[in-house]
Amino acid sequence: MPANLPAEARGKLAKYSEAKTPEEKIKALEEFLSSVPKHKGTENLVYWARRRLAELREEIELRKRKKVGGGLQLFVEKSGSAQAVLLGPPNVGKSSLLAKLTNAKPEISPYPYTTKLPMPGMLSFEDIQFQLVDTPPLNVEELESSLNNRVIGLARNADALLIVFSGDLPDLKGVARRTLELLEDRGIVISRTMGVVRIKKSREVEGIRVVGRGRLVGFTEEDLRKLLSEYRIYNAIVEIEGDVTLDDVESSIITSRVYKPSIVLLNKVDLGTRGLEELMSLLPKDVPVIPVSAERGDNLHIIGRALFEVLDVIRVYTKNPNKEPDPHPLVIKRGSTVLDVAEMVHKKLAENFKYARVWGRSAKYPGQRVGGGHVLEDKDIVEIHA
Ligand SMILES: Nc1nc2c(ncn2[C@@H]2O[C@H](COP(=O)(O)OP(=O)(O)O)[C@@H](O)[C@H]2O)c(=O)[nH]1
Ligand SMILES: [Mg+2]
Repeated sequence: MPANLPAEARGKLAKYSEAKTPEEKIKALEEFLSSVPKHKGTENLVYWARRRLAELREEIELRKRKKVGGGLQLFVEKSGSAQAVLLGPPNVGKSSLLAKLTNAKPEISPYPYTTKLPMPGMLSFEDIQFQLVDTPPLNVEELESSLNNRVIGLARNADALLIVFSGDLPDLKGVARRTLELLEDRGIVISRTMGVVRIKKSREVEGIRVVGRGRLVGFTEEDLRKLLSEYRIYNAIVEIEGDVTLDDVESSIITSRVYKPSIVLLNKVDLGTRGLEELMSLLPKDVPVIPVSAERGDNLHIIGRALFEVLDVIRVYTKNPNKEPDPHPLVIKRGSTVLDVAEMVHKKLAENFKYARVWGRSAKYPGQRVGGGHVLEDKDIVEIHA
């Protein structure tokens, strides 16, 4: 997204990001569109604003319909350790994969656009379960379709994405490229290497604080402060991941990009593995590509593990003194500490924390006594003393 916006247009965008209701947002965007000069440099921004307007109008429309009763099911309530959405163009076998991987029984047919509503099912991985959600197809020919908006909504709400293509697509590379562009365009980032910026406005911080594991590319914190002040943001935590440019910061002020851990599945490899290499060359290095066949079963058994890995989580089993560990693990972000676990179990437990004993990979010896800052590993057993 371009910089070099006139102050007036920036002010309107600031108004948009401050707006609370869809109605207020629509008003701010309309004003923005009438104040922004239209040229090459603002093209993407104008495109984004028009689309956002359409989404907001649809949101209002849907809400009205819901009120009269005939509500469309838009979101699927999460269950299990994480929710992963199956998405992709028509007829690649998304519903077939859901049927093979889970207990769900979606409708499968050789005709495109058979799937009209999201459908969940549970996938077991060792001692945990992931919820998979089948979705209507993405239309990569008509990016603005309202069905696309719905699928994107589901994706933004999910914890991870399973992006499905199939070797029998006539123009696999083109379709894959447009799918990735569609996601990126709608603020969904599928790779950790792409810059992600989250700006949390907060009165509790003094000025602008930069946190996270990312890197500022081609600008300083002073430049950042200056840009944010032009959007009337003076107190905020700016969280960055990956390589971040000043343009990334500017687009995140208005479009809020999110990182979704993703796996690409190339389905129907029973018909041949054509396209696998092309697909891999198109994708960022940290996005795994798995050739699968819903029909023949190839590689279906490794999807659970792959999801577990891209989600970057670990399992921790809590136990009480002199008791067996809880058979149901807590699933938490990799890098979490004993105190994070205490907090998840109960706020009081964290407040009154004294020490813990740990068994497993992170312990030097079974039952090691550790403090709250001790970093846990997958399958550790933790006994918290408070
Ligand atoms: N040969 C082959 N056909 C498949 C495979 N998976 C799905 N199909 C077929 O592809 C068509 C579309 O499948 P469906 O699951 O409805 O695709 P969706 O539109 O992506 O949900 C159906 O005729 C399926 O039988 C596969 O692994 N191999
Ligand atoms: Mg389907």
